[in-house]
Amino acid sequence: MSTPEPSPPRLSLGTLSSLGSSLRPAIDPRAVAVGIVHLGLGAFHRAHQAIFTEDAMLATGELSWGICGASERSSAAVDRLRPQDGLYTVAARDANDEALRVVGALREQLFALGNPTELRQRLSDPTVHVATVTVTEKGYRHDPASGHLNLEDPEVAADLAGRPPRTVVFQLVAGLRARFAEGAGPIAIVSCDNLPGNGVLLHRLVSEAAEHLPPPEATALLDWMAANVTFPSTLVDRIVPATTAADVAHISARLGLHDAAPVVTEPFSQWVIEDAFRASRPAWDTAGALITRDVVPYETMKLRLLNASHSAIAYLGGLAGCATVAEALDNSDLADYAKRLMDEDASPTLRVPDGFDLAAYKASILARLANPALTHSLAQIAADGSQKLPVRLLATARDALAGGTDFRWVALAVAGWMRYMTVRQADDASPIVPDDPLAGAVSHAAAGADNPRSLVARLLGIEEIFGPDLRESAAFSQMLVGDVDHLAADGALRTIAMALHGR
Ligand code: CS2
Repeated sequence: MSTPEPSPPRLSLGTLSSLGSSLRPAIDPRAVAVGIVHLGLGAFHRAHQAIFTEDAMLATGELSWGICGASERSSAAVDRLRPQDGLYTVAARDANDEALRVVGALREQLFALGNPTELRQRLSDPTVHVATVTVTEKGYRHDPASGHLNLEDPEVAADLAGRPPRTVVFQLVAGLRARFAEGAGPIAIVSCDNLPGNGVLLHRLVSEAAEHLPPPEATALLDWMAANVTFPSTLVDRIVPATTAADVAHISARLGLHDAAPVVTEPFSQWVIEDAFRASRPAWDTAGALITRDVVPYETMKLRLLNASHSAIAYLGGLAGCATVAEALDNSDLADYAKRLMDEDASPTLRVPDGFDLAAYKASILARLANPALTHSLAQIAADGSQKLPVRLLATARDALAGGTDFRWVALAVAGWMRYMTVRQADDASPIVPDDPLAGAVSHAAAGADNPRSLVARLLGIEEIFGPDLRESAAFSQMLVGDVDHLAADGALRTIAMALHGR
């Protein structure tokens, strides 16, 4: 009988010393105190803000910026990270290299839904000066078209009724109330999600939630917030696909320690942060972040170029049967399509900061998307399109319609989304199963549409996504009808080829 291979010991503070010095955290995790609360303990945060924060601690020697990370949707990340003392590996990969580093900045982990009191206490701790947020677009529970808190959302309604908060906006309100009551001083709440003016949006939603408190308390809290709480907007950029079991096995083998929570990413990383802090903050600029007065142009460029291409490729590539971004971009028509979407439709709508090299930026985006070392699933990007479309694609369409510029490629992406969301209604053998908070509303709207024209009209009628205006544009609707028709009749690749080459 063969004896099973002994599994490698678990990554933890106790086993760190077995790693070579180039792999170990740049700072001594034991010496780090918590100064940041993070909401949304997903892979993206761990590959992005946690690294900037650790590097800033290293550059300045100020070890008071450790992170208390709260997971929001499930306790899975906490369950994996706690046994390893919050340590995890970041693997930055491209075609030539895979660089590993173990990160030590994440000093505490808690499951927000299971521990609302601990979360509130951490948010009202005088040693905490920053709360960062990555909860994805739908975590804001707002109406994407109007930008207001969605009071019809049952989770929002339940939080309003006064249970221990389960939505991020109300968790923040609870933390701010406690902070105000305890005189714990100013704090910055830093949204790091892919939403334009993310700080302005989060400020509005938190204020709207606070307004529902009994009147004297609401007024006092809002006055205190005006003097003590800022909501800087930020642009965040790093491609971080979901970690796979193969990644866990590969990285653990390279470390010689079992890491149940590694993160795989690309070498590139960017953070542009609005200079709006009343509280102290880590010197993120020493770690390569750009602190600037106006983040909006950077956010808009990234959303309308990188994220728009991502979503367009997710729907059109997904319909064509591709599984990953790199696989889709290996098809020269899909790659050309993404380039033309950026050049012809998105670029004319952008305000480009002085001295910024837009052509180089777009070229770098295409190269990053094609990174063959990443297994970035199109289904992951396609998820939650109802929340992503308005900021990535429809904003460009609106500006193009108003300014008389082109929207041919944007329309094809939106038609791709329409087909993607409804293909199973037309063909129950299709492997595409949409994952979207508005999937029910979309299928309901699509049911009974018996031709492309009525399908497009019904879907454009969903105001949470398309607002009241886009259905009024005959030119936009007509283009969508033609594209939806072609996609159904000829498939995505033929439709794209015909659009690109006229054959
Ligand atoms: C992607 C983003 O999943 C998605 O929708 O478009 O997560 C994208 O990878 C990041 O924004 C890159 O910074």
